[in-house]
Amino acid sequence: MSEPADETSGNGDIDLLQAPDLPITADAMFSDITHYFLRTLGRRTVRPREPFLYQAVVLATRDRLMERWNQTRIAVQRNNDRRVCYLSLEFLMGRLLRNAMQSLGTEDETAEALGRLGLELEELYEREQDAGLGNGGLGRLAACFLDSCATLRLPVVGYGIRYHYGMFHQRIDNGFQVEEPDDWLRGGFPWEIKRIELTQKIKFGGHSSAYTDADGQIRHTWEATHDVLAIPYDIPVPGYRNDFVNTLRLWSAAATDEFDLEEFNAGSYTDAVASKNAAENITMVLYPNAATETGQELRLRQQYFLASASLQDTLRNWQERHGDDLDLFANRHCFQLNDTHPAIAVPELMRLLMDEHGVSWDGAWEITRTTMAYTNHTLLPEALEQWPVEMFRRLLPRLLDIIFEINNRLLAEISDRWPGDAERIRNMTLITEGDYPMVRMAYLAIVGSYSVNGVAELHSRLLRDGLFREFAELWPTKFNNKTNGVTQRRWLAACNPKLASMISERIGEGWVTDLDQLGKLREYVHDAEFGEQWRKVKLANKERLAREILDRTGVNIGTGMLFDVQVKRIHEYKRQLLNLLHVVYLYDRIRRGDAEDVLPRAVVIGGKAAPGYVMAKHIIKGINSVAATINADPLTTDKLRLIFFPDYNVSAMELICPATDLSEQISTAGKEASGTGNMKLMMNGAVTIGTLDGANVEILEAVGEDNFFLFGMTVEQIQQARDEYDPRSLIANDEDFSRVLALLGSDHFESMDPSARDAILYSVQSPDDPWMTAGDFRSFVDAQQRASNCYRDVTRWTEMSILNTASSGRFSTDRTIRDYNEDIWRLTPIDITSR
Ligand code: 26V
Repeated sequence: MSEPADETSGNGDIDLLQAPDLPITADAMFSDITHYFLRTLGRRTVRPREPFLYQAVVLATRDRLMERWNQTRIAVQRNNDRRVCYLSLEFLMGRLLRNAMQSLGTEDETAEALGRLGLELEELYEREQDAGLGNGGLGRLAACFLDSCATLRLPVVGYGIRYHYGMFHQRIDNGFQVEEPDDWLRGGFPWEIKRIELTQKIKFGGHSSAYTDADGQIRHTWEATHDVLAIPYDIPVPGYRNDFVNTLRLWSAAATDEFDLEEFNAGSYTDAVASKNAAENITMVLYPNAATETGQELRLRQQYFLASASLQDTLRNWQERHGDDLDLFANRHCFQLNDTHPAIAVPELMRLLMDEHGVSWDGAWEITRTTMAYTNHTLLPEALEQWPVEMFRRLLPRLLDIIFEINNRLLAEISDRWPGDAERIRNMTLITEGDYPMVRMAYLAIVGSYSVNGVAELHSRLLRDGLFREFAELWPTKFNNKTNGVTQRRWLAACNPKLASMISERIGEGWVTDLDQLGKLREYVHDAEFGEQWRKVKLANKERLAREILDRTGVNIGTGMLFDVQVKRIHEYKRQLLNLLHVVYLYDRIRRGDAEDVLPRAVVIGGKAAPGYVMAKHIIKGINSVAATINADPLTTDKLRLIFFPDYNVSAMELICPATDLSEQISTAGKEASGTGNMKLMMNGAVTIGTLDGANVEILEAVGEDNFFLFGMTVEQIQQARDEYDPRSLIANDEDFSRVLALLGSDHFESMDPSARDAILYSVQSPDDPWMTAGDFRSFVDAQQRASNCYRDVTRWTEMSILNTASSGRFSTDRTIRDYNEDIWRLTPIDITSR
């Protein structure tokens, strides 16, 4: 008996899923690749850098994923147990081809097939553009999660938005950041399958009204809306060598027919068609994290569009399998909210259940608050989302009704528990008071969820005891921690093949799916031959990065230098400025002839500034201006280089992390929720210089104080010092520091922009500097000196480097996902027995 081909085919359908597996041999790959190149893509001649051969290889690879993808879908349907929907406005996937072939195990065969055409597989990988549908850590975490879920055979669907333009490309022009659109779909995206048959309709605008139904129940409708279609595109997410393939489903907006013909009925067909733009704008562009979360209407539309489409899709799928009976729906679903961005799913699920499925308020609330789970990713108050009530009323009137009702019941519960405590009510209300009331999305997410987690131990503690303290008093068991991770398949096995194979030679390949096994490397810490090999691999990776840097910037860095790397979004709290102050300090010492114990260093800083974040752009200009002078100064050439690495993204990190010696994780304590770059760099043998912030705390604990350069104030010290913080006296009492600021204030750095200089000097010297950069300067410089001294002792440094890799086992997303699954999701791994 044959199983239905997928969730949408019913009785009487003809199931074509009977073909035997496609062979994975060099001959078969060669024949499929040439077939697609000649007959599907219509090309004849293989030219350097043309994109079509890459596409042909994707199609041949995708065919082999497709069989496994279908089988997985069948197995998940048959299993009929719980599944998780991971709702995220960002999935920063990067390139997909290497990952797909690594998962399938087709790299050798494909390389051989391409060899017959005189082509290198590595060169072909480079032709793929990054799928840059995210800003930074939060989006990349979602991508690493998908990889681990598939590898652990957990039924998790990623739901996101198919932005037409992803993260902008960064060009550096005269030291300034210039943004260029990322038209990543231009050449076609061969990984996606459009599933037009699963299109959903999303409502906006209009008004809500109440009526009494035939049973005398009060019901609500939402009418006179402007509807937009949500069309899903599926991308396969393969697990590592386990024949399991999950789905990333990205929604794209399109106009409805009614939209064209009724709304713009001025009699002009062409105007009507042109008006389609308004609908399609919803998924046009990814929002960069702006300096402040201003109420951008289009952003709220994106959030609702994602939440509504994904929930409707889930309910549709349930109905196809179970009809109208929703009794078991809650038992079988969890919606994990990646930050507050999709938190509007809370009132939207209420609306769908009550208005579309006839469930009572109590029934709908029970389902909602037992299926939603919320992950917080930041403590920064300016990053906490609030939406104007007025905007909600205009855009989503029915949802605002529901939010008000949720709030009424919340406030009643608080009053019951703490009678007369008006301040508590004011602190906890979902709707802020005043002339311009706002909806607090984090509070809405907390109230509507059964789990609230932070992303590192310190961060989760600060949520419980600080930002969300009163909610933790009300519902103490909701709050928990899930320390972030990264997938070692991309962040070690794929990006650092030389290190990966030397590790596997010693301890076997088990670490690829069980990262704790890296602990076995401890045995080789004092093995001279192993150490020698370890250094050779690092050197080769540094050469590769140095070539890329020369290519991108025209600056040549010596591979004998210590590679000191800070790559992440440009933000004041991450303190790229502190890094810059240290570079100027080294430069000053070399110039004044006090350079004996200054170690040759190449300082590499990379990252994008949100286009509207003026201070972050000043920091980029400041770095580039200092770099221009230093790199041109013959006095310092052999000792110091400063590089701003342009257009930092996922693929850039794949080159950077294997080549890094020293990893800069220097945020103001209490500000970086976790960090994940810290983990990628550690895994590749970089030693961290860092504050006690985010996951640094756990990295330090794992690797030990002797193998980590710790500096700076703790969270408690920051809180205490805040009131008497006096940077001017810190500077005046520190001669080196005074010289650094004097040099920055002079016109020595010729290309420095006056407003960038003023902003930088002001920020460091201001008693109100929230990041307290000056407060950590001396401690940072001292830690850097310890790092330099240590690097000179080649054997000692190698030991530290090996120990960092060996201690990184805990920072695999496989561990993170197991933690989510044990405490929050409770999924059973799927058995693919039919294969
Ligand atoms: C947004 C904004 C917007 C307004 C002001 C400044 C600002 C700063 C940060 C953000 C992003 C918030 C969400 C986010 O991306 N958090 C990152 O999540 C990572 C994954 O959990 C974590 O490793 C990073 O520490 C955290 O910053």
